[in-house]
Amino acid sequence: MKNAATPHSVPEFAIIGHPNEGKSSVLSTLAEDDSVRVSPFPGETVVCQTFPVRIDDREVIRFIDTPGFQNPRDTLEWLRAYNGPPEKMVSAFRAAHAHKPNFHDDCELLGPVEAGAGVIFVVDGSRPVRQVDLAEMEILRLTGAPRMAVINSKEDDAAYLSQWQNEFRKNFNSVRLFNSSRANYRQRIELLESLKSIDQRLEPVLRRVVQAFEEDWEQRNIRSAAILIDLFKGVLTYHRTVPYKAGEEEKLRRQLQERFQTHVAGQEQEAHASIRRLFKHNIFNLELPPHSILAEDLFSERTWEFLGLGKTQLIVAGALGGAALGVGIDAATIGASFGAASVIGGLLGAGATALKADDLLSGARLLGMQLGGEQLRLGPVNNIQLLYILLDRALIFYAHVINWAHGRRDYESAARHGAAGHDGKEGYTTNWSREERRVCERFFTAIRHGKELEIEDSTVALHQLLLEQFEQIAGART
Ligand SMILES: Nc1nc2c(ncn2[C@@H]2O[C@H](COP(=O)(O)OP(=O)(O)O)[C@@H](O)[C@H]2O)c(=O)[nH]1
Ligand SMILES: [Mg+2]
Repeated sequence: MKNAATPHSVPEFAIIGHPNEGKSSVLSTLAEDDSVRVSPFPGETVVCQTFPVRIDDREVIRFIDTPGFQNPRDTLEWLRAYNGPPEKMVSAFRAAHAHKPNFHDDCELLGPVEAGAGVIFVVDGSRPVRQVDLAEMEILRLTGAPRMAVINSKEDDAAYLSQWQNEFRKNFNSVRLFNSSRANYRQRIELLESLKSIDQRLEPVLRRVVQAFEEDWEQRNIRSAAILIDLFKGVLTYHRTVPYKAGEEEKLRRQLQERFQTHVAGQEQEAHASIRRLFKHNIFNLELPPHSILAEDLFSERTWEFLGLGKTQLIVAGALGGAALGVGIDAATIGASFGAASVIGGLLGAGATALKADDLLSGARLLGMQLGGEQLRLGPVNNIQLLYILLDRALIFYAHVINWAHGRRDYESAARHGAAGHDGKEGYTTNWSREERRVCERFFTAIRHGKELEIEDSTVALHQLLLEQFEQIAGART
């Protein structure tokens, strides 16, 4: 076969099956290509279409979308009656039926098989096996193409799975369950891994493909972490100064706050969009689940209530990190009296107010609003909670992006995402360990006051923390 004859060539796989079973959807997810046409109407694909997967502009593997079988019973009958040389069988069939309209799709889909492509046969495992499926499997067996069967279940129904698996074991070199709407990075790699077993000669080239996929994923995570760190640095160092006019303080303050909020929200959106593109969601805008906390405005009260650190954690951050909490109480006072019950009560009160973005923004607490001479200055941010909220929103967004399979198209009925923590918090950071929070505090302090070296060190640590978080999110299937 062509794939194996030249071990350094690009491996090629045709996705074959009955119409409307999920071929295009499987291809879309496997190739991470949301330009693949997935359609609820059977029979829309009438010509083969090749989808190359490129990593760093180099094509590493190629998938071919094919029309569904049109006339499998008669095709099978012809192949069975054929008594020429076996290696010529597929080309003889195609030549004999080239101009017959009722064999158009069958000729077309066997084109890649004739050219030596491997076959990935897709069925919808949520329905029973029919006679026509057996005919299609037998056709593929007769072609002798290296082939794998993929069970893609359109419904969550496992009643027919063992029936399918039994039939497949007779006809295919390998069988895999693969949910085109839910498969994530790990499951894509696993499918590629098992493609190796359909033909030993494919092994070396597929090993390189898998390695390229894994390295590419790592690069995406590294870039995502860098994008987020740029965002955080930009937000935490933001400051603006305007000339102060007596009697207009309130108006100026409001304008500055609005500009700050618009700026931060815009920067956050840009960062999220860049991450989305890194993970190749190019065409469809990922609809956020309707109840997602991410659908809330960054500075809404709900966001500040449900994301970020809990009150007590913030108080501790304030006590340990000096003015990090920015509650308007002298840091020295916090440090000296922390531990005295009555004072803690008072601080919790302050912490509670500090949780509401609106409250914070209307005062000097979040933004370090200062009046100096003729100038009104806003920023830099002096409450670490904003960093935690940006972190939570970034991680929830990341989880959504990496778990949204490219073949999935039911944007409306998307389920809710976001991990629910204790005390009503929905983000990730509330459950972080003391050490993890320490990384954030160090970064926060360094960005605001630190020397270059400390900024660099604390950035490296936060970068590492982000990579660990990404890995955990990818490992935890929702
Ligand atoms: N819920 C769900 N729908 C799917 C799945 N795979 C395919 N579909 C839907 O089934 C229809 C046919 O899918 P498509 O990939 O175009 O099938 P093809 O004709 O075999 O290429 C489309 O409406 C898909 O959205 C799946 O895993 N889950
Ligand atoms: Mg299709």
